[in-house]
Amino acid sequence: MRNGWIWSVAVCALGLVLAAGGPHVARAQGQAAKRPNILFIMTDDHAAHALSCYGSRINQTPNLDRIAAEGVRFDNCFVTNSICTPSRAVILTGKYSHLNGVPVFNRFDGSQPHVAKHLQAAGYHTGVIGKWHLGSDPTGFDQWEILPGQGRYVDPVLYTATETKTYKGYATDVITDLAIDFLKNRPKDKPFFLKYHHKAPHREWTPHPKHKAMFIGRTIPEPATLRDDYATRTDAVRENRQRVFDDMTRRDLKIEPPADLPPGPERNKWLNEKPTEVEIVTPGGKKVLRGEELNDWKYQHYMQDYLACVQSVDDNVGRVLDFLDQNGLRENTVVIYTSDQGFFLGDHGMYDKRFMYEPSLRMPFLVRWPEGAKTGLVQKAMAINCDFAPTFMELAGLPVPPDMQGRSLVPLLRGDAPAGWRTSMYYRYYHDPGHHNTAAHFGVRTTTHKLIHYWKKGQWEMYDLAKDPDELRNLYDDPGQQETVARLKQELSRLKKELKDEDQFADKLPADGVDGPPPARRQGARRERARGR
Ligand SMILES: [Ca+2]
Repeated sequence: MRNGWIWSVAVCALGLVLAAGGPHVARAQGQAAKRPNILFIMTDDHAAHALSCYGSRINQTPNLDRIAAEGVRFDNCFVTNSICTPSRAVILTGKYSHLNGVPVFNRFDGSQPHVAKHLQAAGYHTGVIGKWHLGSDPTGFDQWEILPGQGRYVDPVLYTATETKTYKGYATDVITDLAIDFLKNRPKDKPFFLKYHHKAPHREWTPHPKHKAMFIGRTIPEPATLRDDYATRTDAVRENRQRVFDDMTRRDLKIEPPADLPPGPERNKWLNEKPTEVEIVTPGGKKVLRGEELNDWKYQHYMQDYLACVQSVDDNVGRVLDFLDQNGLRENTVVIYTSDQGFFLGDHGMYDKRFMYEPSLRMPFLVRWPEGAKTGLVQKAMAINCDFAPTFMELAGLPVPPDMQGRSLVPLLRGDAPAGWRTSMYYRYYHDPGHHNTAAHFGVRTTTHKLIHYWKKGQWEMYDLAKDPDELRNLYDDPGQQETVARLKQELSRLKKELKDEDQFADKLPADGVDGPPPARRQGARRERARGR
């Protein structure tokens, strides 16, 4: 309470300094000019192990690697709820799902405080372009142009507060063009904060034809756990419906419907089915694939399309970096690259995310800031997506509001080792059964271990990440591990309490509400319909 009051006074004081005339203004503006620009680049579902700077075995991302080589690569950045809309709400507010009110695909209440509002009030020119997926109209942004819900890959529609625009072209290119326009047309007397958000490489992984051509016929190495038999694990993982071999639909696999199936419900039903045999054309003629041969084919098709989508992101991030470098914006712009969560690239036999396992929990997080960050630093300290908003606050020279639950990463960018930095993080996923029949769970990850509790099932998993980085041996019932289990349970309780998780959404979830146009345009569309337009 007291901290909150002090913080409010500090922000008000800053506002007064900026609003008042006289020499104070000149000094405030002089300081403002030095504040760094922040370009926050976020993709959707881009796993760290599909970036070459993170040691990818399956692709090359030279432009994303530039950010790492010229800045800092975080090797232990984790998402606190591995799903799209919740992660976006955490990033904006600096608070866990149970406090920002977005545990699932429900609409974000934009009247609450968040980092874009704070930066805007402090004189930043703020914008969000691309995928938003929070359901409500963006607040705290001087300029916004967003996809409805997931949006589409080809000829995307984007919404502003007053207009609906359809763009010819591929979404990743279009969103980048709009981001570059934002940079070109911004007021030059203010620092900017731009959230430049791609739809790619989200399902259904539709690549640009030129990138598709790069990957057709390429054999992608399989992950070691593609054929995981789930021995020792709980029912939760056995019951999941996000398996490459069993759950990919004809739509995911880009299988052409029969010519005599016209567009409509029947065709959609056909596309949404999970095929157990597929006819392909080979140089030797037609061939029907089944069983293991079909499984291999599904993995290759999934990864070829996914990686081709990533390649377009890499090209386009390169265009933006070039723009910054060529327009005098290199030195004092903090460029961040991340994804809203990790993703399974056939790991444990899965696609998608949701589970607290490493491929889905880990976020790529790269930061280039020539004026303030080290070059080529690999940062091993544990970061979480709650830290992003506090980081933006410190970059903007603002105090971190006490109700934000993360911690600024700015000292870590400089290579400092702040006292008392976290050595464990708390995670909670709510959808149950939700999409893909993933069970709700919460857990703790330390630097060496992970404990997961599927609270609706009453089941637990515990992993020794040092000895078993692929999380294949659940040690929860191992008699020799009971001291470790007890210690992890204690840490889990401590974190849950510290973060004020009082099971707010454990039993009852808010209704979905993030698909379709933003509310401002929904009302506009209704008015237009009423007028007979
Ligand atoms: Ca996502």
